Amino acid sequence: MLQVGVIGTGMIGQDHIRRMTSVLAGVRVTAVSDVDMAVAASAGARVGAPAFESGEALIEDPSVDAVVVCSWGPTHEQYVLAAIAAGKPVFCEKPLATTQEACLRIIEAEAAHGGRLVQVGYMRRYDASYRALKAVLGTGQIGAPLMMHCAHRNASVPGFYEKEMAITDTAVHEIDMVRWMFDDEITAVRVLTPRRSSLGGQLQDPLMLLFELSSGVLVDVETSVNIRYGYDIRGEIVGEEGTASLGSQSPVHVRRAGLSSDLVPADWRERFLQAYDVEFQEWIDALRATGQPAGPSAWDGYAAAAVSDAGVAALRTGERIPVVLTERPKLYAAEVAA
Ligand code: NAD
Ligand code: ISE
Repeated sequence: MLQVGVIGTGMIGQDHIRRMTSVLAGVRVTAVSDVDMAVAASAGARVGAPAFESGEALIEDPSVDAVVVCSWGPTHEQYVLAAIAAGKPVFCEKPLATTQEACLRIIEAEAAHGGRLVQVGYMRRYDASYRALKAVLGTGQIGAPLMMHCAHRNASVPGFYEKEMAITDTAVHEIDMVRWMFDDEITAVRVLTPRRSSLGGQLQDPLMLLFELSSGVLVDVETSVNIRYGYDIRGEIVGEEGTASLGSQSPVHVRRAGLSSDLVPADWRERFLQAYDVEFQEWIDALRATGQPAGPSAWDGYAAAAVSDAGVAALRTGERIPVVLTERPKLYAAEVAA
């Protein structure tokens, strides 16, 4: 049984505690921590896990074999570094850290440890629709890919959400997905700002991002974070001989009164419910079998941060911003993403 300590017991922390307690096999939540002690205490009480006063104390505790970090992005680096220092595997929700420099510090610490400990929560790689899309691409039936059109729509976002978060917090999922889907790196980013939605107050929403890949494939991503009607994730690849797109997520299709309708998920928890389950079960199984994670690595976290930083610069300047990655350390040499 893998004994897990969870740092950050807000929305996604509680959801991951629920799945590790009630859905998945081979795992038990043995400790929780949050800067808000009351939140941690109530999340821990629901599953019989003690609440620790600090993330560092949780990491050091012998009841914890592996750590899950679900606190706010700017706090990820400190906990991931502490877990590496303790020699414990750590699953970190995206982003790995909020700057590429911080991601490089994590890579340096993991390389000094001499083996993989870190996995980043890019769950789209575990989603049945994205996996099916990648499989179709792999068969060559639509020919060589030329372009991909993506949309990432949230019904609404919290008040603290700022315009750059459309890149660093939202489109960062497409950044990782695109690298994985095409086994390729993003080499430049542009960001356009369409007419502003009145539903987002002063927020510059939506955005239109354009990624260039080293193969020449172009990927456009619309982020709309106040779309109201639901959570809508789209992706269509245009190949030389055909197209392939993510299927409908609706469990039921209704036709009545001259109208045809599908259900639209409310948010990421509903849309990616199964992807998170598969992501965590594979993480647990890999740790129990080999002691090491096999999913998105600290290198993937760094590469996503480098593209995201370029996106923020493109948004600020209106320019096309190239993405320059550092040399890939040997530890990550065998990974699929080129
Ligand atoms: P949230 O605000 O609901 O929860 C975050 C929790 O972290 C809060 O309870 C807060 O008190 C706690 N916290 C803040 N600073 C802390 C610190 N220094 N130490 C310990 N706890 C601290 O936010 P959320 O929506 O649950 O997001 C948390 C993380 O998960 C973010 O990095 C976010 O990007 C990521 N996330 C990922 C997905 C996904 O689809 N993979 C979805 C949502 C959120
Ligand atoms: C949130 O943090 C997530 O990761 C969701 O998957 C994404 O859709 C949302 O835009 C982010 O704020």
